Amino acid sequence: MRIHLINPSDVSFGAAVITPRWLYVLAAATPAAYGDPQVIDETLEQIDMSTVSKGDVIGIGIHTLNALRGYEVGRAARARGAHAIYGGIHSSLFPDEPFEHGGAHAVVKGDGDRVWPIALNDCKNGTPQRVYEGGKIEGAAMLQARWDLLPRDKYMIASVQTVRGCPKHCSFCSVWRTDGQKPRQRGVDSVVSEIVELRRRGFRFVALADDNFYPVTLTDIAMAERQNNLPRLEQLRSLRAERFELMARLAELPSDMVFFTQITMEAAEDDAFLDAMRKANIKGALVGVEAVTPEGLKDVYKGFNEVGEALVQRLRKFRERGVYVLGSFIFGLPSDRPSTFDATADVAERAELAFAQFVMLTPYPGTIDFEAWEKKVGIQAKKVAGIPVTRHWLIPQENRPKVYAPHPVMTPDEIRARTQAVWDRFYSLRRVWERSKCTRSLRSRLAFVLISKLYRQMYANTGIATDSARVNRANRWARLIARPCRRLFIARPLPELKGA
Ligand code: B12
Ligand code: SF4
Repeated sequence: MRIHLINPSDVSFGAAVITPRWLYVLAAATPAAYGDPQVIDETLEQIDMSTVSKGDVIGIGIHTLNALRGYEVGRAARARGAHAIYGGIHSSLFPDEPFEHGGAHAVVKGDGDRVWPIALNDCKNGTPQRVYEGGKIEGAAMLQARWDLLPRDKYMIASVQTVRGCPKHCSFCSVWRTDGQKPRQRGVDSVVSEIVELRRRGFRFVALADDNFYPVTLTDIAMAERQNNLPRLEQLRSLRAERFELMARLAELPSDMVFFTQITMEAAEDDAFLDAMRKANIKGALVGVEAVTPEGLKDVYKGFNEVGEALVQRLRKFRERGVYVLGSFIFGLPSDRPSTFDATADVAERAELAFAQFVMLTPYPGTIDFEAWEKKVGIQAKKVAGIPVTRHWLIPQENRPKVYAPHPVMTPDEIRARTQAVWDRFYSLRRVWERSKCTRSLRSRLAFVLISKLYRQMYANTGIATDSARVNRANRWARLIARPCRRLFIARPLPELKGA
């Protein structure tokens, strides 16, 4: 019985930006008795089904956008006599779907680290259960990834998770519901030991693939103090202390390492935290700005963000402390007006963001926005190829409509065209070259330009483009520059580097 782990994708580039972490975590959860699993990331190359035999187990991890390809892989594997087991956020949200569409034998809901060996054992005995509840395991139980199974020379950036869960509750995000609002921080030794191993292998860029790297804010602590809530205070302080301990350990790693993560804007108020980030070489952070107006922030339940000049100052603060920001903005909020687009682009420029993404409000399953939209559309939902748009991910890619929340004053086409224009403006060669001044050498400036362009092009596939010629052009372009880009990211391996 051979184990295969598949990260499905319709498009393959031969090289990829970030390692899909779940593949290597599940590989670590695979008992040695089964031998090393075959790990396939279809963003690199498609699976060769002839390698799957009767009695094998194929583990398929899906999020909403790659679910349909995952179902195709599962059906093909089942037809060859293998057991198909699904996991990942999408099958956790819709556990019946893989049975209906993907030839599933079983679905794992939640974290796979603990239940994966149980599911494998049941398959070996020919008695797989329908659903395995993986739950939300504590940070200490999260496994280190099997980086020894990583294919050589394929990825630019490795991914290491340090915390799961987020205490906020943004309306467009499913993370706080699926991963929970209680931050589950991994042990510092475990995180550092993975990073050391990755640097030994020549990775110097590491994404800290966290929902929110700053799960305890100064406001949270002040509130617990005001309420004299001692147990809460102790818990918050201990979580905060662990963050600092982790950053102190990262600071001891080779100085050529570059980390980046996702963080809420409140971190800008926390000088000690920003200093620790800089020392730890956490040089970049995705900050969810979402909206530049108070009405927009209210729309997404993100009242803790700033607006106007205070927003620009907060974002600049990261930059002043040596943390480059990838600002993430949402267009199509009910309160957005045609003027919002230029106003947002202005903020992105004035705040001196290094990178930015402008996404159109899309109701993702598991979110408050999705529930409201599904309820509103109801049984009247338009159908494409017999499938209601409320299950748009099941519609074949070529006919799949882009699904956006209805807007009171703008059509989806208007929002899309205006969003596209903001991308084009922010990523014009002149502006990218200007921004690249934030790096020191000519080589780094070129790397900055290439990465900016790659980011822009790759985004055209999952993001806003509906025109297939544009998508194909973007895919070809991304494929062409992915390999040379990779060379700018990797470093000389350091096999002698001392461990954690
Ligand atoms: C890092 C990250 C990225 C990175 C790296 C992606 C990569 N190559 O790995 C980048 C920035 C590129 C990215 C991009 C996007 N992302 Co993203 N990303 C994440 C993030 C923060 C962490 C993912 C991660 O590595 N987790 C660590 C691993 C170990 O955890 P895990 O994947 O959950 O796997 C565990 C379990 O789910 C389970 N499991 C998973 N698969 C399987 C399979 C089997 C067989 C079994 C048994 C178990 C199992 O076991 C694992 C171990 O416990 C998640 C948030 C999250 N909490 O998952 C969002 C998340 C996955 N992304 C999300 C989205 C929407 C996107 C984008 C579409 C954003 C955009 N608008 O462009 C793109 C899509 C990219 C693409 N085409 O794949 C959503 C997905 C929502 C959904 N319903 O599908 C999430 C959940 C965030 C959110 N706000 O809701 N992302
Ligand atoms: S968008 Fe970010 S801050 Fe909001 S709930 Fe999701 S992970 Fe947390």
